[in-house]
Amino acid sequence: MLLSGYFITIINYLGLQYPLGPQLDVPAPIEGHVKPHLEQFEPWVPPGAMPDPGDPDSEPIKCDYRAMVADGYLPSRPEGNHEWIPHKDDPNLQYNITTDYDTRTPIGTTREYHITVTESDVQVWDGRKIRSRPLADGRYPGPWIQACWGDKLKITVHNNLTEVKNGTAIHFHGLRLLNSNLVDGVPGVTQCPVAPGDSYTYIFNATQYGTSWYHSHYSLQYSDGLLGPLTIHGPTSARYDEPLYPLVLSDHNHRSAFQEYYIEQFGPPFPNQESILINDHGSFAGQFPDNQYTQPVQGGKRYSLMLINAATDTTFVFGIDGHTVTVIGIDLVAVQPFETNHVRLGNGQRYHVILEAREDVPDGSSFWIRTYPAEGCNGFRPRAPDARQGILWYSSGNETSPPVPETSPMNYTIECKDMVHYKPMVQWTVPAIPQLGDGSVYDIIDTTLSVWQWDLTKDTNSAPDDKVWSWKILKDHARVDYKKPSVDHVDELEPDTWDHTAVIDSKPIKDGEDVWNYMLIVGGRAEKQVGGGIVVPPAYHPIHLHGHDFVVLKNSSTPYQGYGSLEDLQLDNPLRRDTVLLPNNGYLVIAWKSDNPGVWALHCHIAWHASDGLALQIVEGREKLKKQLDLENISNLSPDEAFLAQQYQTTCSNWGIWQDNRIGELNDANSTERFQDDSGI
Ligand SMILES: [Cu+2]
Repeated sequence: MLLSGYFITIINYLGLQYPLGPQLDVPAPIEGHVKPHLEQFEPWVPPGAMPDPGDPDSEPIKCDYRAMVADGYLPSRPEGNHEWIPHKDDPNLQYNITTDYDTRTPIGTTREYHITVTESDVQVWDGRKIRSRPLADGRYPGPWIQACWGDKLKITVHNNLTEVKNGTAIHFHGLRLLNSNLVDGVPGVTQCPVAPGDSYTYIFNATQYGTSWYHSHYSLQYSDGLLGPLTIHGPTSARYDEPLYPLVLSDHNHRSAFQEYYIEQFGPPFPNQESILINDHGSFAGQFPDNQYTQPVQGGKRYSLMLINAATDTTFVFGIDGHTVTVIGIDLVAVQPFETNHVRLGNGQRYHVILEAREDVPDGSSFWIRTYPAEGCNGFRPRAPDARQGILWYSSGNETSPPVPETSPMNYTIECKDMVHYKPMVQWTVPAIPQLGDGSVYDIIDTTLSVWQWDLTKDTNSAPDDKVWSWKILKDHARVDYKKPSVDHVDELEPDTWDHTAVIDSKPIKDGEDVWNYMLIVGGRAEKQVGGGIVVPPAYHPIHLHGHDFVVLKNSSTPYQGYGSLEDLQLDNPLRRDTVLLPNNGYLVIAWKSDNPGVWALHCHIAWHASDGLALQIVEGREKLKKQLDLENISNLSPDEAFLAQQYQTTCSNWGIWQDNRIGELNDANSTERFQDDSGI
């Protein structure tokens, strides 16, 4: 049975603080004030909430901040889009679009979701039938997880995969997961995979708000469809009237990514994607025009629209003929509104936009929604499919389907590059990169991408001796051990001492002080190739960091030229997000604060590349992380932390048994299949 509904339980009674995450800084109530009545503050539907169209039983969620009334907050549905929770006395204490959400989080409710991972029945996404995909609740995209800023989420994932013998683990992309590394969902890094028949509950506070998605981080599993939209409702930098269901953009292949991966490993040729999907719609080779995505709108209304690139191997350029959109959020960062006629999304990136439906077009008009695979950074070879995979339809309500649009694209290019002209609403100022010694060396983590041949580990008896392609960002490619995740042996996890984990140390966390890590990521340079590595072929890489938003101090498409290239950094309110597109032959300078204990992955979000080893792990706040797993001193942990520490152990013991059995099965069958033929993430 699929547990697709959600259950809301209120456990935050008045005054109870979260056991995880930041404490709210509020003054004691002032004597003599009339206390507001709790009944005045019924939970309210946030402006962006709507039922999940894939779940007929779902209703819009309601935000519930009644736990904050005792502290002088007046939580009711906000009047303006900038507002969220007013305070009765002190405007400085209110929560709104300018609140520094890194340091202050409202207290919402606890929201529970259950996701059952099953093999699907027959699915028809682009017109052609596929089956046996690992999907959340058996559907694609998976159930829409929605919450309000400050809510505690408890998401239980049940692994019911029986036919496809696989573990699973779900990652909540871009969420900071403050002090909650054990719910980052990266097998071999923050947890053992969830064995078939087992479950795992992810508990964390939503300290940010905006648009994101969740997906499996178990090898290539998300490429097969195990993903869904995730929205944290909060204030916005511009007004809208109504929400639309998010658009999950993807590339699609009728064969499983686990089959296609052999092509990637032994290429060229490299794997081909076959169709463009908008949610579960597309038209393979133009043969299924009735299967395109249709978005009805009414003239004059302003719609909130969330765009998510969930692709395996494709950067998209999104545009709607005859329309501009106003961008208000980039990844999980609210930005000052700006108008554009197209949006560029690398894998893993999201854009929250406002679409204003025109008043000057007659009812029944239709316009193409275009999702161009960007030039030079997509998985379609030799050429990309038709970009016209969606229709914006000014529906009069009298017709059952839209007319075929006869519109032309707006004026933009489809070149592969990041969007770099935006300003976060909550402004950060970043100190310049410190210089070391005589000032000739910068204090920066210096990395370069390179391509190597990799001797695959022989983890089953009959596995052949294979050499395959691999990517590195440090001196070794990443390869995690599912039975021994990194969080459980941080003392051994020194840079350069632990085989194949590709590890770096974060600067130490200092309470009350901003400590910045700077990182240079170079897309390839000949003089750095050592010991058999080859000059990197031209490629773009969407680089994603877990557990942090990072700032992009420089995003350059010209080759790196040594330390002179580290000048002209954007330090004043720089670009900020969780996934950035490294330009072909260019370089990135990013920075993030040490403030979140854990082992956090940084990796390319092209699924093939992550499997090929293009990942590293950042070890941050070792001592604090060790305490989160210390069952001998469990009384020092909050109830949620204690639950997670115990769950960690039981998940690993269940997984260990399952993995040994599975390898035994492969050996008994003299299978030439490996158990783990990639990085694992
Ligand atoms: Cu890549």
